[in-house]
Amino acid sequence: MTPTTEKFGNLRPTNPAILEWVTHTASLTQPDVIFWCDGSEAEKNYLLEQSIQQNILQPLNQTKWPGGYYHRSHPNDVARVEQCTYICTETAEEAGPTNNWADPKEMYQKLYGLLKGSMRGRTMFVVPYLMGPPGSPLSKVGIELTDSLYVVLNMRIMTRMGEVAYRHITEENGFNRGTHSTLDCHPERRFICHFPADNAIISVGSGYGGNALLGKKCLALRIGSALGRRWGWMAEHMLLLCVESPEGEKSYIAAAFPSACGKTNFAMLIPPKSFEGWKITTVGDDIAWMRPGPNGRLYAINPESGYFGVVPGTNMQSNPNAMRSMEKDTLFTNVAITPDGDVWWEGKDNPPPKDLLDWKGNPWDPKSGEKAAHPNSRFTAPMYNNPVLAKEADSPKGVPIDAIIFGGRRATTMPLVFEAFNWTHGVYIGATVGSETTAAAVGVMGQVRRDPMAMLPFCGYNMGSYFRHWLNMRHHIAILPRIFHVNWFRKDTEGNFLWPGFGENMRVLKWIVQRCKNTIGAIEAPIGWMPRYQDLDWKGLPEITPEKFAQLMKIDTKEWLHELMLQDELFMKIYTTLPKELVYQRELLIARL
Ligand code: OXD
Ligand code: MN
Repeated sequence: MTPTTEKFGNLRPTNPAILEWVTHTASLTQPDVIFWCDGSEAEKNYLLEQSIQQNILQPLNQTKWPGGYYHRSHPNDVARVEQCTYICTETAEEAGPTNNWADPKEMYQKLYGLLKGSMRGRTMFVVPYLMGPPGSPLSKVGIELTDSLYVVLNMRIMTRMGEVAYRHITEENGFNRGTHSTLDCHPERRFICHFPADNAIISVGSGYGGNALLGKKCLALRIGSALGRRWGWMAEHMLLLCVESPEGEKSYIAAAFPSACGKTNFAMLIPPKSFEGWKITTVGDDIAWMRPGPNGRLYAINPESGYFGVVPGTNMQSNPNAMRSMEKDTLFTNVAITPDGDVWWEGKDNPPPKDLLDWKGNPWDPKSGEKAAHPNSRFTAPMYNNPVLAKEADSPKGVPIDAIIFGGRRATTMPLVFEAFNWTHGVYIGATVGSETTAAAVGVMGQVRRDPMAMLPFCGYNMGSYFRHWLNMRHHIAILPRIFHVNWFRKDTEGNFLWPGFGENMRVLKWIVQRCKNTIGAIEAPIGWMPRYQDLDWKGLPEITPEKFAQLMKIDTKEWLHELMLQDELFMKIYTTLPKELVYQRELLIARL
């Protein structure tokens, strides 16, 4: 095990705790070389060259996709694996019944066994990264040790990587220790493990983004949520966007939706033509870290600096800003490619070109019924490519949140939009979110499961304590954000979507912003405040007639009583830690219905 002798890979930090940990990990995993990343452009080019030589990346047609590269993952390694994801706390109670729990000592032992010699013949990259804008009190440092070049190149886009991270390490905050080894990618040797007490993560056996880019789900959400609870802030699975009115008034919205429910689309929304002067800009598309600010408001930052978005269904109609974000310096994973280095996926603007190779590398037969691109194929793009990136995305102070939106993918029951009566009711609404499962995680698709605050796979501690933390936050925020619930996915009896979605969601967003400013009406319904037909701006959308709107907003008592029974499944599971306020909210709702 030697440090690299090449021109690159020599940024040695001086912090003894880092050096000791790296030496310890290297003596366990026994890499041939330690490569200390500096995050520079020159280093990136060197690593790209190496990736091409090692067949990890394939350059795309550089005229069509400047700086674009293609990666095909192991076919058994294409999504998050919740069954292999563990929270390792002293007691099982701390992790709670919605997480897989393992005893930290036993898990460390098992993982050290798997890591022993796992990097022999390989390079161990030391990746220092900062989550959040430089200089922000909310930002955190992580260091990832990985044997995957693909991971390094993705981390370079998704985080602020390099020297800047070492500069942000403080005595008080320390740094997160992340160890990642791809091993042989065998599902039986796949473990994504979190040790909140040690601010540490060990992930083995997978190269998939959600399992291997340790800054994202592992640090920013699972470890982050545990740290947030301890220190009085919140790590949430939320996009962040800014709505600017024609008068130049800005409102900031945080919105939680389960994976693959259109968060990236919503974060980059383009208002309909009739909304002249209204503008949406993106602060973040997946994760928000929020903490009460000195003026009594809740401030949020996006800890990431890139997008790791689902590709299928993305086109110039559904999300032109995502398409533009991919135009350069983007990594594509598991889409289909053409012999001349172009990429294609289901739902791209053009029909499938000839001679496609599918995501597994086989010639694709359009009549086969198989998908050419994997349904969870992804693009990794720098946020700076986004034409509507909010300038606040780099603001150390963050943005003051006016409204929080929860949503799920629901064919029935849930109306287009409603507003909580107050914070506690809003927490209840978030805690009971249900959504149909998608391809972002391995498992059966399309089944409704409870996904509280869209955090079911990401909450790093007991879900009941997490609800308690949410309820407690109201004591620390003088000006509370309003809380809303939306559903873009309601269907009619024939199975057609009732709502056009995409840019038209602006109509709902406008009502939400107006509610926050107390400038628009609503009626009190059993489930919350709801807009009347005349409360939404329908200019340019004549197809939503008052009758159709009534269908979209319908509260069917029978469906709701069934919904309440389904909610019970989660509430029973976490009953010992479930805050009583939420049980009362449920009773009140039943009484109102
Ligand atoms: C994601 C996810 O990749 O939620 O963002 O799975
Ligand atoms: Mn996500």
